[in-house]
Amino acid sequence: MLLAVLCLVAVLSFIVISTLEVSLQHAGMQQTRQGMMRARQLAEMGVAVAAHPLIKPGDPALLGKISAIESFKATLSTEEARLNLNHLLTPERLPVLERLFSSWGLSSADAQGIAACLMDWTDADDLKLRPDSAERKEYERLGHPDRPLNRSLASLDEFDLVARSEEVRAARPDWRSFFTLCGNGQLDVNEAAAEVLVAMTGAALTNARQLVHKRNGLDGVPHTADDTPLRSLEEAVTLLGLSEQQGADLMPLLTLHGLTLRIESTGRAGDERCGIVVTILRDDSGVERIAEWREFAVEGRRS
Ligand SMILES: [Ca+2]
Ligand SMILES: [Ca+2]
Repeated sequence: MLLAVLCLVAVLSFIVISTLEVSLQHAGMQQTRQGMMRARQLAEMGVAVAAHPLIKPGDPALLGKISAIESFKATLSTEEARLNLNHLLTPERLPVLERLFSSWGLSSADAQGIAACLMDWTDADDLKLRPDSAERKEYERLGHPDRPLNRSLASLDEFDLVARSEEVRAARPDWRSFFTLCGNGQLDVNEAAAEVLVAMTGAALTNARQLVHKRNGLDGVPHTADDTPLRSLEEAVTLLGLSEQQGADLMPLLTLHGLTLRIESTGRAGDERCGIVVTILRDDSGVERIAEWREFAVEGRRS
């Protein structure tokens, strides 16, 4: 009898402890979910502030501290600070892509081969641009008979499906931050990074860095009160050390003010982080529409 009672007590204790553990786990998950939802809300707050027409890049309102554990941080730039990948996929502009890949440490042959793979992915025919690029037959051999799509990229995610794209991802894990699919293909000389300016124009990296340095003002930080933005494309061409002819050829591909607004906002609630990127298109009459709204993973987020 005593043994039976002891067994019963042991079983009941096991059930109580197990239930407690499950409850604690459930409470933990609930807390994480709530934290994540709050982080998303805070990121959305940052987007709302950044999208206000009176807010300019570097405005203090873009940093919001709600409490010791809740905050958001938003940045404003333009999509034209990036290279429009679809616009580069023409025989005349392919060297821009090849220069960029080479600057990431890929050999000249690999840079040309991978750029050709992207060309073949989008051009209508099934003829390989180079022996080391890929069209239908090569994709079939790789087990993908439905590739290439033979049309312009519809999203940057599609890049992962292109042959040899893994070589780019290995050379530059943050490759995505160099590209956009928005805008008319012009590059914003007041927002683009030095490496992007080099790829687009063929200028020396030292000159491109000097341009960025000049743009950022004495404090070396973009979007602060001491910035001295470029006032003309001629000034940009001179700073980049390009010849008059090179400048004349490049002018149509450059702009002083990109029109496609890019907002990146990160919300933080305790250990949870949420990032949102929003692209806002403006037409000639000033009417705005959201072209993209995407959440992205933020480093440091608890998994
Ligand atoms: Ca093709
Ligand atoms: Ca500055």
